[in-house]
Order: sequence, then C-alpha cells, then structure tokens
Amino acid sequence: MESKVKDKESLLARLLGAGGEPLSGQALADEAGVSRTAVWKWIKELEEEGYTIRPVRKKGYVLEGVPDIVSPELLRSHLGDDRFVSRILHFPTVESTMPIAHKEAQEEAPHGTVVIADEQTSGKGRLARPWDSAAGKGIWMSVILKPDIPPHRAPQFTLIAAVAVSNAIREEAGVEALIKWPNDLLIGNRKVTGILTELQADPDRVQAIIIGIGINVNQEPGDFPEELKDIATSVRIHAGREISRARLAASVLRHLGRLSDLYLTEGFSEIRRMWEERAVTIGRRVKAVMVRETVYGTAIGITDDGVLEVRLDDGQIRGIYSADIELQN
Ligand code: BT5
Repeated sequence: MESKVKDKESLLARLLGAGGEPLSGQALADEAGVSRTAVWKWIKELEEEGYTIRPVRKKGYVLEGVPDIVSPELLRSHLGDDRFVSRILHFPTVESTMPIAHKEAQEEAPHGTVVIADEQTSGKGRLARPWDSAAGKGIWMSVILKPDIPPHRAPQFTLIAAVAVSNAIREEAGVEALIKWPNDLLIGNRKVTGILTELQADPDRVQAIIIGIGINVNQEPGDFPEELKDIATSVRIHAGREISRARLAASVLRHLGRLSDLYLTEGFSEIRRMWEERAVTIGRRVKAVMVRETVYGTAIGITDDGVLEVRLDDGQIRGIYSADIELQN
C-alpha cells in the first residue's frame, strides 16, 4: 500500500514509485490537502536538491533523474514504513560524522538518529587511524542508539552492526561480505567496511552508543589511494554494477534496527548465531595485536559479551576485548 502524500518526502516517494508515469499536480494537492502551489514548491525544492522533474502538459509531473546523494528524502523513501530511523541529518561534506553524532547525542538526539555525509575529509578509524571517505563513493554514517544497557554490553553493537551490513550487502548487491572480528567486513580478503563504535556512558548505564559505519560502495579499483590498493575493495567491484548508496544505506539501517531490537528483547544468542555464520575469524589461527602485547592462537568463538576467545599455543584460553586481528592461514 502506498503511503499518503503529505510532504516533500512522501511526494518524492510517490514520484519514485510512479515508474516514469506522470502524476497530476491537482490530484497530489487534493490528496495532501494543500494547494497546487504548495505541491509546486515541493517540486522546486526537490529540483534544487538535484532531482530532474519534468512537467508534462495537462498530465502532471514526471521524475526523470535522481541525484547521486544520500539525501534524507531518498533514504526515507527507501526505508518505507520502517520505524527505526527517527531523524536523518545529511551533509554533502564533513570532516567526520562522528563528532557531529556525539554532539547531537549529548543534545538529546533520539534513538535512531542518523548522521550521514557524501564525503568525509577527515574520516577516522580506531585509534585515530584515517578512514578514506571519497566523495560520492561510499556510505559514511554514524547512527545514534540509546539502549538502556550497562556499558559492558556496548561492544556487542559492533557485532550487530557487522551482521546488519553483511545482510544489506547480500540483499542489495547479491555479494557475500564476511566479518573479521571485531569490526571489519571483507569481500575476498579485502576490507569493504569498517565499523567504529564509541560510547557516552555513566559508570553503570549507557547514555548513547555511536556506531560509525564506513562502506566502500562504488569505488573502482583505481579509485583507492596507493596505500589501500592491495587491502581495500568495494561492493561494486564484486557486484559488477553500480549500487545505489541510498538503497544500501536504507537496507543497513533497517537491518540494524531489527537486530538491535532483537538483541534488546531476546539477548545475544541469535545475534551470535548469525554473526558466527558470517565470521571468517572463528576456527582460524590468528595473531592478535593489542596495545601492550601480541598473542598467537586459534580463535574459538565469541562470548555473550562479544569478547573473542582465543586458545593460545600453551592451551590457555584468553578473552580478547579489543585488538587488530591478522588471519594466519
Ligand atoms: C575502522 O577502523 O575500520 C573503522 C572505520 C569507521 C569509518 C566510519 S565512516 C563513518 C564514521 N565517521 C568516521 O569518521 N568514521 C566512521 P580500523 O579498524 O582502525 O581500520 C582503519 C584502517 O583501515 C586504516 O588504517 C587503513 O589501513 C584502512 N582503511 C582506511 N580507509 C579505508 C577504506 N575506505 N576501505 C578499506 N580500508 C580502509
């Protein structure tokens, strides 16, 4: 069932769904309970955002072109009835979506707020490493969650986000992306996605979890900077076609909302099952590089807190909370 036209976003959703057929300005105005001039103003605003809309005499408006942006309207139209996303803040270019999301979270942004940019000039990974975020090529977003949980359960959201992105890439591109604990998604051994989970918390309660998600979507092999050429890949390279960033982002958000609800109502076991199904780490010999030491062993699973368990060479089982993992075989 198509939802009723009531504003610019729902108008865009209707135009996108019309499959190139003209929509009558009068009928749209009647449906929305506004004047034809108001509809015309929404059309002009959409044109200013880069949509190409052609008026057809006596018939109405036809959508002929969609800009390559991840605008709130486009995201909303792909999200449909999904209720998880409460607010979308979109920027053409930012240094990083993370500090913006942190500030928003402190200023009472609701659960499900999304900060998304077409370009980051100073995207960041863990431990302040740089994250390459080329203009128009990927999904660079931070999602604010406000679950009522103790801080030690927050790292599980990195795993939830990884499953959500893997599901979305499968759904939208038909490509399998596997998860390397804790925060990488790989296609054919190269990194396609990085996740950065940050926290605002009291000693016993989470205030906000900020999940930064960077997905290489439409880069071609030559688009990556020299230092990433051998380690990075994009969804497009494996799908063999250009992928809509807005559709893929909407799919990630839909899965993220569902999986975090599932986690909050049912606990971790189902998430762990899905995660382990997509994990490249489990059963492999790994080198775990931590801030103060490096250990070798076999990854045997994750605990209910999302901690990686490694059987060290002396037989001891060690829980690893945070590390860079290199797969050894
Ligand atoms: C990550 O860190 O993988 C987390 C990346 C999170 C990025 C998102 S984008 C939206 C939000 N806003 C931000 O500013 N950040 C988040 P880490 O595991 O530390 O990996 C960083 C390493 O990945 C770098 O040192 C490079 O080797 C590599 N790398 C950098 N850019 C890459 C890219 N676009 N694709 C693949 N690998 C990349």
